[in-house]
Amino acid sequence: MNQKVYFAGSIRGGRADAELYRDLIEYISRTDRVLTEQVGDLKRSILEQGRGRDHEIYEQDTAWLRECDLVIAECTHPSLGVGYEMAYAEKYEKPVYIFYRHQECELSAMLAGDPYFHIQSYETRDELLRRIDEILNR
Ligand code: 6K6
Repeated sequence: MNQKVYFAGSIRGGRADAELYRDLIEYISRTDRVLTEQVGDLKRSILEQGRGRDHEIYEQDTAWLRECDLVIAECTHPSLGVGYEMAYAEKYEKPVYIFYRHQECELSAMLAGDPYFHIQSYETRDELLRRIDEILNR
């Protein structure tokens, strides 16, 4: 209840799962606070370009990573930014929960091989929601 959750999902890596991210953020927000709501924003352009804007995004997201209580990441769709965030969260000793659909992807060895991360594969959305309930102690 009322934990600060950093939700990570692909943006420039590809938006094929953006609706899933939106739904997960809405689900987590029923009891807890998601700092990174924009990851599930379907209307925002992924091409908000410019080094200045990118620097603002970097500063805000790394501040949220330092501030959060835990990280939940959906990693089926590969993303450089999400991979960076996982390593950053480990550096700051945040609990990191990584989910992916094993039938659709082979998770990077740099995540799958790091014993720090709590990694779970799932098949259905209901299964994923149940696991999130467990993490959030619902
Ligand atoms: C576009 C769509 C929604 O928001 C935007 C603006 N861009 C970003 N805003 C906030 N966080 C971002 C943005 N681009 C990347 N990130 C962070 O990196 C998020 O926290 C994601 O978890 C991760 C995605 O990285 P890429 O490499 O797939 O973009």
